[in-house]
Amino acid sequence: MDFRLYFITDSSYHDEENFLRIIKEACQSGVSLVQLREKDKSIREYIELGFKVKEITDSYSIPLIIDDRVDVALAIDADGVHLGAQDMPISLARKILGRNKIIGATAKSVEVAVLAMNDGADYLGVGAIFPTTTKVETVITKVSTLDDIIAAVNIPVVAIGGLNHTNLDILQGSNIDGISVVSAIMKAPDVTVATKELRELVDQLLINTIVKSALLK
Ligand code: TZP
Ligand code: MG
Repeated sequence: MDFRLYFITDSSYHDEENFLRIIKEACQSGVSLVQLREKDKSIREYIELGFKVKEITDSYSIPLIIDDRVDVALAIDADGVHLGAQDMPISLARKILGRNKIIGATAKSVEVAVLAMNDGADYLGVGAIFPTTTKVETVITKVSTLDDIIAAVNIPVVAIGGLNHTNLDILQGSNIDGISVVSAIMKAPDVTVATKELRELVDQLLINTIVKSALLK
């Protein structure tokens, strides 16, 4: 599983054709993982859109994660689900989904992170690192908290929230597995250019961190 550039979608300000085109361009240009995140759709609409998105992600062999809904993930045979505090408990989702599906969880503290890992989460999303313009109930998570979480768990951790090509330096030295973005790709004037740039920056960030920690040893 490659968490380097985890793209989370938001269909709320695009018509469907444009929305699907953005996902396709992002898949072509360097995202390593896609999450379909729908907050206002009926389950039927979520499933219908999920099938269309999965056709795209499958064609680029990029895994697809469904936000919030275990039933939608199962219905479209997505690769996994991302669960927050209001969603199905991780341990129950694990029972339903079995070992072969990915379960991601949101964590903003070490306590929640360790609980999520012990309940069976495969990765954690931590943030918001910066204020976000995406519709979400969240609080700012300090980079020191992100680092404490990374030290406390042995599952991949991705940083999220307000991240874009101008501000990734804040993550220099943090042992993240990747970054997760919505707006930096969804609202980009040129999705291909923005995705390629983000991918280069995150690759460089991760290499720098590996080199630095190797030198310290
Ligand atoms: N969880 C924490 S911040 C966030 C989520 C889903 C939204 C991130 O969106 P953006 O546009 O990349 O700030
Ligand atoms: Mg959720």
